[in-house]
Amino acid sequence: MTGTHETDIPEDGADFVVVANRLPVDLVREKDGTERWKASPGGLVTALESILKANDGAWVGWPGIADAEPEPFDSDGITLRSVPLSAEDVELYYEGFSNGTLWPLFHDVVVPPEYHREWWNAYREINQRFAEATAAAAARDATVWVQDYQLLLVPKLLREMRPDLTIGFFLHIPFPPVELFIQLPWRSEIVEGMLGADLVGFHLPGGADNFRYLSTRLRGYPSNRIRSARGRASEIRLPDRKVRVGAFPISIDSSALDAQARTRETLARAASLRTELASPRILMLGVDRLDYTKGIDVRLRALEELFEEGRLEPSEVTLLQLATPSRERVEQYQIMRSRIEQAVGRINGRFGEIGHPVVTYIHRPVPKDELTAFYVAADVMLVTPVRDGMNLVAKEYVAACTDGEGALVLSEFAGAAAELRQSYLCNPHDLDGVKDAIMAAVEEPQEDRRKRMRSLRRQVLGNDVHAWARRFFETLDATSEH
Ligand code: ADQ
Repeated sequence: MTGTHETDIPEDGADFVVVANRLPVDLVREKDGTERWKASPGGLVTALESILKANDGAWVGWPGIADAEPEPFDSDGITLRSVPLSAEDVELYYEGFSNGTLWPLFHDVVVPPEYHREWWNAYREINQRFAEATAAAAARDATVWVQDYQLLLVPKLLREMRPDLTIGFFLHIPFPPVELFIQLPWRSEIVEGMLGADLVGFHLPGGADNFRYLSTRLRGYPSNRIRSARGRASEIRLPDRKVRVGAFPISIDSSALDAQARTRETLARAASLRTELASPRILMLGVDRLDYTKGIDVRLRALEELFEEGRLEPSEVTLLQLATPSRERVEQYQIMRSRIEQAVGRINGRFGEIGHPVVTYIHRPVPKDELTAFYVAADVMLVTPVRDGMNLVAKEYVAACTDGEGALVLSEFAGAAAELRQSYLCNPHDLDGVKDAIMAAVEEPQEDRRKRMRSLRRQVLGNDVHAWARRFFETLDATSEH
């Protein structure tokens, strides 16, 4: 299946290449069939923009719609190279193996992962396609950074074609314990795929440890911890080379968000939002992709019980829940969506008044500046995933609380909990615990709440996404020199 032969090195290749499932822009097809590009500036682009521009960079990824094959083009000094996917590829590789197998398996089997050989075959084939597109984009001795669970096989496939490259891999979701991972019928291929990189990065040391242990247990590769100026790291010894493994907790562009939250426009919008929501005494906020890992149901149940028990007064509280549509063709997402929408209807039916629903639910993405105003307006932010690699929403909220007011209720099962220790931490599986955390966020004396927020802000403003990317590259550099 794989091209084990080294491929030609392109004359005009880029010195730095990012490979991700999606390009940093979306291709949009109009009703009349014409196509245009729409910017979709995620955190990753922000973090890598300056490195990409300074290094004659390229980005390899899917343009976001099936059966489109746009030519490579330059966007702001970065060459964008599309990997085309057919509708069937999207169904089998993306919705199937990536989001029906790997996503639930890596999130502690919150819903049962499905194992289908047809999905796996497509995943392997499409990883090969991404690897080939990357090999054709990278200059001799270039650095390539492969992103996330959709591309776990790319590091090895790429190394076979282009042994001259330095390859980094970063996983944005949790890496599960070995007992779960070994359910995967293709577990050895996946581990070998990732080990094709020089450096494999995770959000947390726990994920790095799981991976290291698995490499020994499944493949028999010895490993050891190493001392590093950049913190805890490990090394896995393959027969012919070494692979560095470490934790690199991702962050956000904190100072940009802090600055945006302070503008007069944002402050005015935040104030008008509160008025539009009938000026509740306590405005709670949830912001998520509509995903079963995010625990939207957990916070709804907690609120419902708090109203039931009279610990919170429905006329004083509004929860604004923003839920971006996500993976809508995957069955488990459809099931979860209808459960959440039923719960919202039930809670409003029980506790809402005319002109004052207790839960306002918006099922569409919100523009970034509008989202910042929501963060600024909120008194309590509810982040209650049952499992989450990091959760950037928690960090975004903290960065937007420029006046030091605001309370973050945060699940211990979000990667962010390792850094945001001063939030109101809770176990999303313990409903009483979640309720107590919400009540503490509401009732704690203002001075204590402010003290917590000060500490959270120090953390988030002192560790931004630029520092994250820098740490990863410095380690990758040191690894390849080594
Ligand atoms: P996600 O699961 O997508 O990311 P998260 O880290 O919270 O989760 O990032 C979501 C992003 O989308 C945030 O920047 C947020 O502002 C934005 N967003 C969410 N809902 C929105 C809405 N309704 N309108 C507009 N914007 C919205 C994966 C992993 C995470 C990990 C990140 C980065 O699952 O654990 O933190 O990658 O590594």
